Amino acid sequence: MEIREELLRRTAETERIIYAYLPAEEGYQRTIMEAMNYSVKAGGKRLRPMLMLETYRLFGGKSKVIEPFMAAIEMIHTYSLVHDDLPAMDNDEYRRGKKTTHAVYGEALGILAGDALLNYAYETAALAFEMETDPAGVGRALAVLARKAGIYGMVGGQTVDVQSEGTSDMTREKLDFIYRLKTGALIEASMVIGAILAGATRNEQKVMEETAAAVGLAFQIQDDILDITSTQEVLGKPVGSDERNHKNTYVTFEGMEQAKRDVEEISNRALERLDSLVVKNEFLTELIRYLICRDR
Ligand code: GRG
Repeated sequence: MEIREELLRRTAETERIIYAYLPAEEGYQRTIMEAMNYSVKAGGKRLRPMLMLETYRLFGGKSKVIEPFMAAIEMIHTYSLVHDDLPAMDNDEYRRGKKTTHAVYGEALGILAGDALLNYAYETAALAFEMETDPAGVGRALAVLARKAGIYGMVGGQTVDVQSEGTSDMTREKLDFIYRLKTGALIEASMVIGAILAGATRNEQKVMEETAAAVGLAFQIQDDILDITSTQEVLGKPVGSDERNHKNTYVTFEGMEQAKRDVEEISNRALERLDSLVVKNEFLTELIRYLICRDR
């Protein structure tokens, strides 16, 4: 399988699904829809919905019930980036090679667009109830989505991250906590939801959660590495932001060479966990392998 070509095809497929669930730009409040759609359509790797769909396929899922959840996870991910870029947080002007939402629409609309995307994500995911004969699975998937995005997931991780900035009391244990929640939680949600909706057993859901946790950790360490080694042209956002914001990262603790080795080692752990299942999905395996050496 030529992974780069396949990835382009799958990204286009994923985008078609996400775009179908974006709101129409109409009414007195149409600017909020425009800002939401601008943020989602700005690009991005679509990694989370792609991991969700491939996990769903891994366990034999065949219906369209996964689609509103794919759109929902990308909306939540996008809201987190829109808010992360705000002046009160990282104050970034560029993301995915384009002006950030608040830079185009102003700070108030930036805040509202993030809020709107988060709320619309649940409105969208709830559409799955009308598509499924087993509403209990949809309910469980919705509960996972809500929990992993909230104070026991992404928002919790971001809180500790923001409060640790510029302080000297960062430890490896706290850093692991931040990475597991801030980055790992949405990736875990993606893969666990794919498994739940396809009817995977509790044990299979657990294996996917562990696989996703390792993918999320390796992904975040690679993000730290790229912030030092990449360029704005390649990443589509300013590099060197961790150093500018006096952030302790995995690279600060372990050094660049060890960090690179760990990305590989942790990714291999994810692959081993995945391989312990009877079911197989070649593209999912290749995707995780590809993430080890991703350059953006
Ligand atoms: C504001 C509640 C709140 C949370 C923000 C996700 C996040 C938490 C902050 C963004 C900054 C950051 C480096 C987060 C770590 C996760 C990460 C690497 C996000 C970028 O994800 P990609 O690379 O982005 O998948 P694209 O643009 O490809 O979608």
